[in-house]
Amino acid sequence: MDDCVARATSSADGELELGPDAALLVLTGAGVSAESGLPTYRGSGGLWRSHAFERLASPEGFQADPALVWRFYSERRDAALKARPNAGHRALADVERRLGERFLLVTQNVDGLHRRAGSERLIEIHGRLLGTRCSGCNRPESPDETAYAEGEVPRCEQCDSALRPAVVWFGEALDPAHLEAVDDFLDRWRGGQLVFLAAGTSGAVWPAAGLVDLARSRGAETWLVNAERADNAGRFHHVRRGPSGTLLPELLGRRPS
Ligand code: BJW
Ligand code: ZN
Repeated sequence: MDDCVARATSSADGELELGPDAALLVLTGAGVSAESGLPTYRGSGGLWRSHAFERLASPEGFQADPALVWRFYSERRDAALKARPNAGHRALADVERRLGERFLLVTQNVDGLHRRAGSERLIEIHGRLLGTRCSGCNRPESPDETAYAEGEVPRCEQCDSALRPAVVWFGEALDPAHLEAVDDFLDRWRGGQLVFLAAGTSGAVWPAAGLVDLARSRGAETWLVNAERADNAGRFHHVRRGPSGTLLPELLGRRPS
């Protein structure tokens, strides 16, 4: 922990102070949507206590049984559509309105709740639950809220391959333009008060788990808000344990409603 950085940029009670030249890069994970009623992947109550989930959310699982994978994703689409953004999502949308181009939100979440809360400077690095793309050709992704009927597998109108959810599974590459945008943001604002804040993420999945080090390499002060200890917690200057729906509004200057 770099105490000089911590003293220079946080007030006596540990509140994050965003000065006039502050730029804020935020990384969110499933924990931010937990208070909206959506399960996380890992941690207590996480979806991945069951190995079936890992098999379903993979290219191999999709190849083996696309109808089963669509059933699983259709249920999650329903849950995401029923869920509502919480105070943590809203606090991030509010701070974006204050900071404008000095703000960037990178989310691993596929549930669409940040956009529904009003976030616009948003990069969804693991894709979207409410999108569909082709498993066989480069047909562009299309918005799709459909919860497909049991046994149904939508087909591509161009090549007749199975369509699949527009999410990023393990072993699949993230869009390189997304990582470049993060890099550009850090380069652009590195001279001023650069802050990196991660919230609701276990720090287990790469390359997202390495963003804290990328940000530190550009001089950022780093904050973590998480309910339980994250795998990469030791890489952060400041760690706050607790629910993001309470802690994000507190840290970013908005009270929960
Ligand atoms: C709260 C809370 C509350 C609860 N308030 N907090 C370098 C080293 C080692 C391995 C790799 C590496 N680089 C790449 C890899 C391989 C792999 C990887 O990371 N493996 C690790 C598991 C070891 N990465 C990839 O394959 C990525 N692709 C890639 O890098 O391509 C190039 C490449 C490939 C292969 C090798 C090398 C290079 C792709 C990753 C795709 C991740 N996809 C998923 C599924 C999306 C689809 C779906 O939803 O079905 O994305 S996996 C899943 O994990 C999902 C999430 O976005 C992601 C991260 O999870 P997240 O958000 O952190 O959630 P949780 O559940 O883990 O944690 C929630 C936390 O919240 C907990 O800590 C709670 O305590 C907390 N919490 N309530 C605050 N109220
Ligand atoms: Zn196709």
